[in-house]
Amino acid sequence: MTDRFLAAYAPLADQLAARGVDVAAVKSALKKQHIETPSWGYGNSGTRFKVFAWPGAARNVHEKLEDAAYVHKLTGVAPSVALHIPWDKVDDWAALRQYAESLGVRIGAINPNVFQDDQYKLGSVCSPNAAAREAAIAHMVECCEIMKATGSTLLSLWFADGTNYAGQDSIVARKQRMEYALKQVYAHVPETGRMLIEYKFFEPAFYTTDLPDWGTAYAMALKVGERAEVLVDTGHHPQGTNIAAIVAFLLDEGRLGGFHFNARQYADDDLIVGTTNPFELFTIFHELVSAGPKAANVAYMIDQSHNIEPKLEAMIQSVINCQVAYAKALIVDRAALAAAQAAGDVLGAHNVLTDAYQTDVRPLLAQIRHEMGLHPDPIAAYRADGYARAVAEKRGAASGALGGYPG
Ligand code: RM4
Ligand code: MN
Ligand code: MN
Repeated sequence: MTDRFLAAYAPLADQLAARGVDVAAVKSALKKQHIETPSWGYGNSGTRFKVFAWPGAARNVHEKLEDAAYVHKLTGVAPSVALHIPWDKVDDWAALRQYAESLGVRIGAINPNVFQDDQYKLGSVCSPNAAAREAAIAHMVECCEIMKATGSTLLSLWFADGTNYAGQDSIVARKQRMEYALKQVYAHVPETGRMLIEYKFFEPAFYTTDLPDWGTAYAMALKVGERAEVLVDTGHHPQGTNIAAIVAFLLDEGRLGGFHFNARQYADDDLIVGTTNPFELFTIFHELVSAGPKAANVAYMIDQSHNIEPKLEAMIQSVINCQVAYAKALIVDRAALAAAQAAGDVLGAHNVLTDAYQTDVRPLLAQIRHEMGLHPDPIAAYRADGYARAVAEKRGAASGALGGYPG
């Protein structure tokens, strides 16, 4: 396998060069790609029906960091880890930061949790209960302090807020409570940091959701301040939504903060990125590459919950699938695309995109890994070495969620 891809690199490079692609520039962009993995993807997690204990699943934040460091060691492009508070809470943040750095990774986005406490039954920042709203704000302010202590530059917010029945609460009052809370919290975000506002169209609320779509999140970001931006979770849209179009709009407005990548077939399925939606992922990366410097600060994060699949292999595969989509986007012939678009050549323009999409970029990725001193095939490397077996033996199949998900 591996040799086949490496051996196929030279002809592919020739072919790309003949198409006018600057192969050296593409390679250097691929080497600089950065995909953040989530701590919660390494612990046990599942559906609302069952969490299946996985042998070797990380039992605490230290083990989650060790697993993330392992994924980075094999892929070379996953150097940071998102934390979920309080799932990953420790007493000594400086020590945790140091531990991460000793493993070769750093702490990425800090994700407050304002959805797993009894007081949040009717919502958090939008709840009709003032005490719940205050507790949620205080927790997010605490997370801003954690950002400072860990060197994180991202406060990543998602709210389970909404209602289940018409008339249950005032939609307008809830909107105003959301705006108030975001402004309060924003004042505590470190100057070097950004606030990312994530939306989701339904679940756990089924009638209204207080931040249901990108437009609402964007409107809030505009009200809150310059360093408030929208986070696009690829699993959080109604069927048929064109996510690339959302990405293009937000990029052009300078308000695309980051992504939570995953794949879905029906709802917020949190499956391995690019499995059900490889073309969608490609079109998203195409917009990112096309945006040039406007995409410079976008944070690329994975948000997945693996219930039946091996967690580490799933994470490695996710990182690889992001690399494939990015590589394909990088080799789009943008001059030909612009010419076809200007000429109104509908299918000519479309074919420029599909030509890149249908190119097998695995040899290119094998080559850059080889040049980075990595195994050209991270999945083969993972399957050949003993890390997963060793942690399964050491950690066992601990029952209960331990990752933060209800057990
Ligand atoms: C949500 C959302 C958030 C994640 C939680 C656990 O659906 O995607 O990003 O923090 O799940
Ligand atoms: Mn998410
Ligand atoms: Mn989600």
